[in-house]
Amino acid sequence: SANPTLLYPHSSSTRATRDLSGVWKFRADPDGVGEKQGWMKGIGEHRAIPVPCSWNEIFDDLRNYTGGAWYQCDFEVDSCWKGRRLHLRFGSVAYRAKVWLNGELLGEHVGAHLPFAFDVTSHVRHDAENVLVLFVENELRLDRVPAVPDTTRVSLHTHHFPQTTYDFFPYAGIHRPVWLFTTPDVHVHDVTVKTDIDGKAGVVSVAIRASQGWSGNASVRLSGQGRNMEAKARIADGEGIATLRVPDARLWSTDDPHLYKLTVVLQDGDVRDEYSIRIGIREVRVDGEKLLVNGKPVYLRGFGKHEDFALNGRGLNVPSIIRDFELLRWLGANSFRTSHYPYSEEAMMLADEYGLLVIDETSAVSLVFMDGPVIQEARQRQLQQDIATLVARDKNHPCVIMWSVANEPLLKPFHTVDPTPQGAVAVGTKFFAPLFDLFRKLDPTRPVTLVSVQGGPSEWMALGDVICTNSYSGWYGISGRLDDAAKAVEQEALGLRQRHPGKPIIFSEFGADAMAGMHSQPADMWTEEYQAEMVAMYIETLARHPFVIGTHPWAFADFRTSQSIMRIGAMNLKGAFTRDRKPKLVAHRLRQMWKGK
Ligand code: BDP
Repeated sequence: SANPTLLYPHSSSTRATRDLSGVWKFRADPDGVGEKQGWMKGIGEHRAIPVPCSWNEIFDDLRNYTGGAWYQCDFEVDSCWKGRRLHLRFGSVAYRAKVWLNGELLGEHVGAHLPFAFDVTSHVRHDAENVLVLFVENELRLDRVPAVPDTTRVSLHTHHFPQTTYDFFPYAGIHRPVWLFTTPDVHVHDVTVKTDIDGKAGVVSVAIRASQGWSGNASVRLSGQGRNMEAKARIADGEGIATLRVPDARLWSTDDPHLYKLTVVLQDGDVRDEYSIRIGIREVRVDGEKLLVNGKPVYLRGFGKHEDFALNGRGLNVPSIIRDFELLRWLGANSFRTSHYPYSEEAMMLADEYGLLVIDETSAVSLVFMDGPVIQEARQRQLQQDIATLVARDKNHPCVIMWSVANEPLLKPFHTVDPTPQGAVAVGTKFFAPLFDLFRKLDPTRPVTLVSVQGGPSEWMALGDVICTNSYSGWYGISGRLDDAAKAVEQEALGLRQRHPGKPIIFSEFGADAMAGMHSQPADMWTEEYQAEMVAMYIETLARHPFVIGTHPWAFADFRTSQSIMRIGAMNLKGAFTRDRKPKLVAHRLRQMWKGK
């Protein structure tokens, strides 16, 4: 059908799942001949590739390759799956994917970090092997999100390769698991959970959508704290709502990230479908200059991160997610931002479990407003679609406390000699305002922000409920002089406060590159000492201002970038940890500040 369920494929008494991750067949197609030569029926000559993974980390000849490539996976289906509805779901593929099953086109998906699915009931063969084929390409184009620049005009800091406007490697491939799963014919299509607090009770409202406009009965069960609760709902034309009141609720918080199991059952006499997720009862609100979780002000200690690891590239790496969350705990951090794109669903589920507060960001990183209306409209369309999918995907996670529309949109790129185009501020405001509206319409329960950068237009930041800014005094500016940088940080905080009175402010990035093992006394740039002193300077300076409600040093760990004279070993070295997660001096310093150790 045209509108398959996007719910994460959890198995249940009525649903079976199969992870198709593993070794697939792979073939690059630099000349774009695959479709003409019929590779959708089978790609022929091939080499082995791990799925999920980025191809750039595996093959020397494809290190910087952003063109097209083909993937193939052959599978047979368990005979007991006959007669059930079958779905095929991709966690994410960067950037554009075209998918065929047994030579028939299932469809196409555009956008690198969000899931998409197909109902494959009528395509799957039960009596023979199935051939699943994907064409994937990651062309760096002006009209995509994130966009890349017109290379004749623009550079990030300096020339670099591959040329991007953003500061991370443009990895490509099937980056998250591929699932085959069954549901009954009539099934739970979507679940939207909202939680409120009323005195000591939690109020959980569950909006249910059933497939095919089905009508019947539903029940919602909630279990946890050794208790089981149940509420009924009437589903009419595919929709219904159940509300549960949980007396003496055990609220989800960073100190006690308690999760309840929520099960939705569709029934008319028999059980039609059963689907469970884990939810947290909590409330998030902006109140003046405070961000409140369960009515209590929170201060965000944490980082901007990346999905980035040796060999996997941007491919899902569950050990690194859990290791990172353990390290966040070791540091006494309570939060992170999914800079600069939506992270995996596996990461979001684990963040729920670890009690981490997440700023959930779209892939709109480093958009510039020099390009004409056709380009702007294409990006706008892509972002509208991405935001709808992101909210649908992440709305039930207690960890998500805020949406971020974009990171560091700019009037024109850094170091561009061209003048700022006339009216670019207004063009940007017109671009972002509808995206804020969309987030708020789809999810009225969470604040929305835009992550700006030192000197970024106030008009754009002002659209947010919370002011987030990235700031690099002592690094890109006032290089090497931390005393003067401290004065600039103080001025910046006061200036923000003046321009955005009555709103909470988060310093969402600040930091210095440090090559692990490089030391000096006194502290010089690029040493571990300089990085540690700078990060401490920011945190201590900003701690004096109660309207600053969070400081996120950039970044959690060193990560891969394009090659340039700015990035030693094609790495951004601003990590508190190295790429293989060894602590630098700054990590110990943060632990002292955040844990008092
Ligand atoms: C900020 C960007 C981030 C970069 C960082 C840096 O948001 O993606 O990696 O600067 O230059 O501007 O280290």
